[in-house]
Amino acid sequence: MQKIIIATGNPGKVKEFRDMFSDMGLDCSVASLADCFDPLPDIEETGATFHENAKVKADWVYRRVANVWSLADDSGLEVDALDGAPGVLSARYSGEGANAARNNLKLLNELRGIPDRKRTARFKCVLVLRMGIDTYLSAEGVCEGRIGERTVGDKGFGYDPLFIPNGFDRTMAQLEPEEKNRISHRGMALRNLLAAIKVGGNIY
Ligand code: ITT
Repeated sequence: MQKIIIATGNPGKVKEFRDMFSDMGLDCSVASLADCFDPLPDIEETGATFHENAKVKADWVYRRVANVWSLADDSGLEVDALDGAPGVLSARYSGEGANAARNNLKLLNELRGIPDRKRTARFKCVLVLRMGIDTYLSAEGVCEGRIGERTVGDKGFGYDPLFIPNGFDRTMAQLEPEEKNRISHRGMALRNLLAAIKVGGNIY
């Protein structure tokens, strides 16, 4: 059975990948960074793009664990009124000691006074799967929406309590996990990745 290590230290991402892998009925075993490394490594993200940072994380794991595929996710929120910020800096938006609550507060402050129609934003996710020395697959997903006026909901993680996906009048943090995975940037990216693997013909 193919072993896949998800090269993330973010428990919210790990849960979503585990749920999606199990819903898709894939014949593979999935472990996360926390299952393989103690203490959890802090992999320095030196890239300027989601793709470069995802590759850094996939490579880090691939070099250290034998006979596995490594799957990395680099993702973030792009807000139009902020010229695409926080973007690749989404996890670190509020600086030293950043966490979701502080990042959300900073985002609300930056958008103070901006009307609803100008609060458009999107989540982006880039996945890089390293399968061998020179074998990589990559896929992307996007979820369009807008930033609310206050945090609402307690599901999901990160900016979910502020992000209202297009077609919904609830935040991402109010959606059930299956609902989020169906419409999210991460769900779209994973479906695209699996389609690419299927074309290559080496997972099922
Ligand atoms: P790893 O690098 O260990 O995977 P991370 O959280 O640092 O964990 P990123 O560098 O890719 O991951 O930063 C992504 C940030 O973007 C994440 O911390 C959230 O703030 C935000 N984000 C990404 N996907 C999200 C989602 O589905 N819901 C809410 N916020 C999300």
